[in-house]
Amino acid sequence: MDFKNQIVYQIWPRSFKDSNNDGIGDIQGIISKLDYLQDLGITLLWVSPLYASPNDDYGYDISDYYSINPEYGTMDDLDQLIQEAKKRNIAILMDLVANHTSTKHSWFQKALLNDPHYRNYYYFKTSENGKEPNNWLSFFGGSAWSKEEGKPNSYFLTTFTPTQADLDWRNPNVREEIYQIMRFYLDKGIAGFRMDVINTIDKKDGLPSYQSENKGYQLAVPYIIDGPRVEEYLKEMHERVLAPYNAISLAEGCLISVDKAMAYTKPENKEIDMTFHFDLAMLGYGELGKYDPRKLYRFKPKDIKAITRKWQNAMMKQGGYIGNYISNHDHKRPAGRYFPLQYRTQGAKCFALYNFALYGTPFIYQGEEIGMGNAKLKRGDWKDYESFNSVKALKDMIGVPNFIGDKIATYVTRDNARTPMQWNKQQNAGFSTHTPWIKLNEDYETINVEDAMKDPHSIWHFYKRLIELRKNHSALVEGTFHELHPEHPYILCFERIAKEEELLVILNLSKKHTAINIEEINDYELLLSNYPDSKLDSNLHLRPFEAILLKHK
Ligand code: TEU
Ligand code: CA
Repeated sequence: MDFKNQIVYQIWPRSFKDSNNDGIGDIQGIISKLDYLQDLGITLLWVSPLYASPNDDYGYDISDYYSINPEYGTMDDLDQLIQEAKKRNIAILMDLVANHTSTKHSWFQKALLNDPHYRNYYYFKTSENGKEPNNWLSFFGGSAWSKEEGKPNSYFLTTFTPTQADLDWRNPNVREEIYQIMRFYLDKGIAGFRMDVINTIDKKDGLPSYQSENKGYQLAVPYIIDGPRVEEYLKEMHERVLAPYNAISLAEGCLISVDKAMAYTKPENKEIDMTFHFDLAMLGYGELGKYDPRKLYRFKPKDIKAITRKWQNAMMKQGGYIGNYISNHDHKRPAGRYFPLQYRTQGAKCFALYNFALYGTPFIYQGEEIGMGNAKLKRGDWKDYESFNSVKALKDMIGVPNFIGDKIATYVTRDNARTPMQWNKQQNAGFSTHTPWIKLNEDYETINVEDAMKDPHSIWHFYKRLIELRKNHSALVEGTFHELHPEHPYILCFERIAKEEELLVILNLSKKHTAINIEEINDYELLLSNYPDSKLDSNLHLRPFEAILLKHK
């Protein structure tokens, strides 16, 4: 299925829209907003996990792949969602979480009862010295190993929360189970899958410690990420499931390398269609991830330019393909991260144009289209395991006192992105009449969909216009990428060139007033700008976050 022309919207169901007023978003809530999404111009909806789950990682810990979390509805609701979306020419991308299952999953429960068939689905390991089997760090802090109860020296691998047990993909039965799950949903008529951390499914043989000369747990990137068998497994999946169903496939490329990303997505390799990368999302984080504050969360426009150049040029030269995004459910929102809040409107529009003008399929995360911000959540407001455990790990591993750990978490917690969608200025932002499961951002009286749709100059209308442009200018989809003025400290400037048209994109990624020389600017006409009065001049002066899209006459 065509994946380059899609306009994708990500829903994190718990916080999108509550239909039955229990304070929790649900499938009927999504259905009630399909007209809204169609009006915006969305063609593909990626829905974060809806499956049965104890919610230790809000759906990314699946206890039954074949049933729906009752908080979100029923299998009938899902069928209805697929059909109702189809009526509006919107296809559905489901989340496939195949690196791990919940420890509540029946496979794992049987493994605990020593059923040898299911024990081989996971990584169980006995330790000799009373310590964990190796020094791998969990992505959420602390050891990546969890103890098997009642068996003193037995551990199982959990690279995320201690109740997400990693599956052993070397076992062909595991792979067959996953393919069956995929067919089950594809048969219902979904378009394909966003595959959670799919590039981590091959762990280093023997599970050795990484850089064991260092003290403490280590982020074992070379032993967990992009292992040599990932391509083998993807090729098999392609042959067995993706190709026969003509499905769309997207890897969440966790800490993915650019070369592997290109290898997975080059059409001739017959693996997957596209991948996300983490480079932009990780900007300003220390080496160990978002709870490592050693870079003070600082970065420069030049860093964004370098990342953009690296990925765009790799695609031009090597022929792979990515999905572009500026926000998702795992990172604080762009307003207050890529641009300060006092430039919310111009900044949100600038980064929206960035996301839509690059080569690669654009993804919008719920609320991004109205510039939702971060709510400054206190410990008592946190819901995400990662926040609590990471503060604990900061203390245990590097002695960061709790009050500083709490400050870090308030700044970076994933809960920032998970506050309820702000639909209007009524009770609970129109999300629910019941108190929401997680605290609302108090700014909903000014930042909400209803008001944004009424204001022709809003961020929302800018997104709508961008979506139209993407649909009507194939150079945005197919055009080649050429960067101009790579050395400019603040402005990202690039051309997108296709046979029938040439576009020029000029983005001031800073709050500084700055200028750039575009000698042949009179050969261009203005398609879009985020200021009402952008003036085209060969010595082009740009205001904070000013962003301009031009078309060669
Ligand atoms: O995320 C993978 C991942 O690497 C993130 O956990 C990231 O390291 C973290 O958010 C940084 O704070 C995927 C899902 O998107 C995430 O929601 C899940 O928690 C995770 O996998 C485990 O399934
Ligand atoms: Ca509900």
